[in-house]
Amino acid sequence: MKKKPFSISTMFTMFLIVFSLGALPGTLTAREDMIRTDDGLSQPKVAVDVEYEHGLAPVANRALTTLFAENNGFRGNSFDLEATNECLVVTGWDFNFTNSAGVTGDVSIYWREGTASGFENTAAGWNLLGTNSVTTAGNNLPTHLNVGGLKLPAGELIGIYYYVETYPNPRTGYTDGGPTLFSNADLELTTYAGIGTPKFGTSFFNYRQVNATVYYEPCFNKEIVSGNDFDFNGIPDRVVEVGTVFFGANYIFSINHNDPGGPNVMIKDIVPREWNATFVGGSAPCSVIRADERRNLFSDNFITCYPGDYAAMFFQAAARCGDTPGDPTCHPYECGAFYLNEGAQAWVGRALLDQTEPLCLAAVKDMNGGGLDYTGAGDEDGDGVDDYTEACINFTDPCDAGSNSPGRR
Ligand SMILES: [Ca+2]
Ligand SMILES: [Ca+2]
Ligand SMILES: [Ca+2]
Ligand SMILES: [Ca+2]
Repeated sequence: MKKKPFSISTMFTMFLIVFSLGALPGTLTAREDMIRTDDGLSQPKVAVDVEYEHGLAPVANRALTTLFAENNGFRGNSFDLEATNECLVVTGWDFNFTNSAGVTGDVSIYWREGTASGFENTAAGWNLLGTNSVTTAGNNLPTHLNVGGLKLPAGELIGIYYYVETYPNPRTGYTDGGPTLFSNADLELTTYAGIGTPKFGTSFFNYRQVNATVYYEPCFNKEIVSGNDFDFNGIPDRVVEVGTVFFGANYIFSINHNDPGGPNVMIKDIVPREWNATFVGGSAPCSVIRADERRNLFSDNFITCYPGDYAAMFFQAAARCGDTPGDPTCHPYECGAFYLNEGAQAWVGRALLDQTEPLCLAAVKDMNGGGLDYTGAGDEDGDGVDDYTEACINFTDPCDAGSNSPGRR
C-alpha cells in the first residue's frame, strides 16, 4: 500500500471552506487611456469602476484564484499546477476575456507532465484535455470553461496551456509580469506566458500572468470529518493515549471519489465489527450492511457505493466497545499506528482501481510530561519526528527514541 504524508487537519479545514465559499466583492479601478498589447488590439481603457464578485459560478468546489485585472491579452496563457498534499481533480476553470458580455467562442485546454514553461512552441508532450464553448461575462469578470477531469497527482508538476480557437471572439485578458506563484493549502499555480498565434507556435510572451480560477476536488480519499476532540481545537484528534478506553466516540468519515470521464466504479469499504457503521448522507447511493454481533451474521460492516463522476459520501462509525471489553480495536494498548479501519477500494468489474489510505491515529504515551499533543505534532520520545508521522507514516515507534523498531500496525 502506498503511503504518503497528509494532513487530516488541513483537509478538515478545507472541508469547512467548501461550504463557506462566498462572494468576495472587489473593485476595479480606472487605468490609463490606451495600452499597447501583445496582439496589437489596443483598447481604449475607459474608466472602469465595477463592483464584481467572484466565487459565484462554482458550487461546492475548492478553488484557487490568481487575479482578474488584465492589462494585456491575446489567445491564451501557459501556467503550471501542482497539488501539494493529495491528489486533486480539476473540475473546471474561469478565465478572463476582454470582450463585452455575451460573446461566444471555443477554448481548448491542454496539459503536459512537467512544466509548461519553455514548451509553448511545441505540440510535443501536450495532451488535449478538452474544447468547449464559452460565453463571456465581460472584461475582468470570470468566464467559466466547463472542461474538467484533469488529475493532479500529489507533488507532480502539470503544465497547462489554453488557447482561444475563435480569437478574437473571445480575446484572452492577462496581466504583465511574473512568473508569479499563487497558492493555497491544496494547490500551487505558477504563471508563465501569454500565448499568441498560431497554436504551439513561436508567438508567446514571457511573462504574462494568467487571470484564472481553478476549481478542483480531491481524487479518491477517505478522511475523518469529526470525532474525539480532547484538545477542544475543533479538529478531530490524530492522537489517542495508550491504555485509555478512549472510544465511546462517534466518528464520521467521508469518502470522496472524483473521476469525471472515468469508468463507473463501485466503492467498497469495511468497518470492523466493533463499530456500528451507518451511511449518513452524500451525493452517491451507498448501502451499509451492518455487523450484527448478537446474531453473528456478519463479522464486519460492509460498505458499497456507486458514485458518479463526483461524489462525497459520509459515514458514521459509533464504537460499541462495551460489547467487547478488552478488544484491542477499542483499547490501544501499545504505541504505534491505531487504525479505525482500512482503506476504501474502488472497483470496476473485478479489477481493483485504487485504494485510499486507512484511517490512522497515533497511539502514544505521555513520555515527556505535559500530556499529549492531540494534533499529532508532538514528539513524545524526543527523536525529532512527530508522533503522527512516526506512527502512521514512517511506522516507527513514537514512544521509543532509541530504535527504529516499528510500532503496532
Ligand atoms: Ca482536536
Ligand atoms: Ca507529552
Ligand atoms: Ca518522535
Ligand atoms: Ca521514535
